[in-house]
Amino acid sequence: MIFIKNTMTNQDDGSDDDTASITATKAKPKRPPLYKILLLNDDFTPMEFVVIILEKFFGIGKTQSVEIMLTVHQKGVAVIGVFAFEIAETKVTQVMDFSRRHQHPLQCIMEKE
Ligand code: TYC
Repeated sequence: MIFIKNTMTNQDDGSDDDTASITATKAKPKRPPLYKILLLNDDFTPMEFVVIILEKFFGIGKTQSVEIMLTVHQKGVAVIGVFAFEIAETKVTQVMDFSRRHQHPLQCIMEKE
């Protein structure tokens, strides 16, 4: 006989014939954490290059890419998207590699939300 323990009282029925007990636990599904991707300003990366990055790696249209680039230029930093860890990591690597290959010092980082 298997007696299912009542987890509210943690008591069994006191009989001696129990050979096993199972504590029922509620599965608590957790949402995976999200990560912000931030673009940092610098004095050297051309504005047009930043716009190309936003279009190419984030699928953002020209008008909004120009707006985001100008926000970073004026404020120093802007969030350009929020993604699951692996997607954020891939995009940051793509942006950093592309910028290095073109010899620009552009910095792109990710932060847990
Ligand atoms: N500040 C740069 C310039 O004047 C432009 C720039 C914008 C650089 C955004 C980086 O993330 C950046 N050429």
